Amino acid sequence: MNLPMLAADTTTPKSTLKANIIARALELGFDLIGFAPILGEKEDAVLRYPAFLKWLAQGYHAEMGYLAREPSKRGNPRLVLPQAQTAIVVGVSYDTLAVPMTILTDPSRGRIARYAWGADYHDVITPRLRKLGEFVGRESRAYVDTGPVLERAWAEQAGLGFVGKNTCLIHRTRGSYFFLGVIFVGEAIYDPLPLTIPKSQKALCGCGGCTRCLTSCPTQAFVSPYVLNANRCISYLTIELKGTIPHEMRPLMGNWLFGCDVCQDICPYVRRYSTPSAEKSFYPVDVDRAAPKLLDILSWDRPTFNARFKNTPLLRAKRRGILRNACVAAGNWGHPAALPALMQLLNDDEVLIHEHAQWAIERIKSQE
Ligand code: B12
Repeated sequence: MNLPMLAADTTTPKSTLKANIIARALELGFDLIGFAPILGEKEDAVLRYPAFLKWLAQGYHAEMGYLAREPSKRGNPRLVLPQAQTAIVVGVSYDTLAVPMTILTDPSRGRIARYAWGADYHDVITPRLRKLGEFVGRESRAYVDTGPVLERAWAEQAGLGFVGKNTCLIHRTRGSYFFLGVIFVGEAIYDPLPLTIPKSQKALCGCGGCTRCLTSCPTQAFVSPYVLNANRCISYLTIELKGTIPHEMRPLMGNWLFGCDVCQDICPYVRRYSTPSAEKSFYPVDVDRAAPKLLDILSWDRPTFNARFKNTPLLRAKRRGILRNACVAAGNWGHPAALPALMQLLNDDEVLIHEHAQWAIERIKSQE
């Protein structure tokens, strides 16, 4: 059984309620749980809020305009739920360990990030999170990526782990292959904690002198430790960016088709503490689900694409996004075997796909 992450003092008056919530969370399939007080009346309830504002001001959120909308809500949950007193933060592992690296890095395949190998995590986690919220009793708000919440910052405050230099929430003995979810509740279910960041912020972080994630990023997306410029992140370029992928980024993207795992795969915490997830719906049905063959993808029409990726996060990028990415991966593969399928795509009804297919054709021909 997975043990909940809990730094709780079980002698406090809140301990029975807390213990019941933890037991229910385990029943619901959560691997980690923690509780953080919501104390500030202004935008200081989230300690990392100033870092978020700075990040926005630098434009590192790229075209994800929703992040800049009403930023104060991300700093103060009471603007969302006025009676909020506690943030309950949960984690669910997607560490599925299932597919050999030789397959994932085969340039004739398009590589999908691990978090998207199975079912869409929103569909899996949201109903469980709501059930946990109902269990706590009073009115609650539950979020998995779905609202104005700095989930990693709350996870850090709730003691689930530390924010690493790759900006991911890293649990000290389980790594970072976790989804996070946050429930704001009107109950005070925490032990009084000092609400300040230590003078040396590094004290919170377990990265020490390690910089592997920063130096391994194929697109050099980290401006500095803890700061990711989404404009350069392969995850952003393959999932969130709706239009044309900047030309200078394409050769750097290798065979990534959807998302990227490099800054986590390289992390010593992930390598050392990898533990298979108990959540079977996150496992890929076969290796082609984690790294489909590029020649297959390039020939998928809309119904085939929709059937293949039903109920998965890939639907978010739609066929046009996935084929755009597959063209870039095919260009990077550089093999003439991709030429017939790419030529065919020059007649596709999506202009976005033409342009990327053309780029790939030129890149392959220039290498011939
Ligand atoms: C927008 C977004 C993205 C963007 C931007 C990512 C980013 N780093 O900002 C893109 C599309 C690039 C992205 C990619 C990924 N994402 Co994403 N994403 C989000 C989302 C919706 C918002 C994140 C956000 O607010 N970013 C703004 C930045 C400033 O905030 P932050 O990432 O929390 O960064 C903190 C640190 O930088 C820290 N900090 C700043 N300065 C300092 C200094 C020190 C000393 C320290 C210790 C910390 C520190 O404070 C910041 C504020 O909290 C969240 C869900 C949510 N609502 O929170 C999911 C979320 C962060 N993503 C998630 C995942 C799984 C991914 C990917 C792994 C998917 C993939 N394989 O492709 C990658 C990872 C890339 C990476 N290294 O971040 C998970 C992360 C789980 C975890 N264990 O950390 C989340 C929480 C979704 C979820 N519900 O599970 N994502």
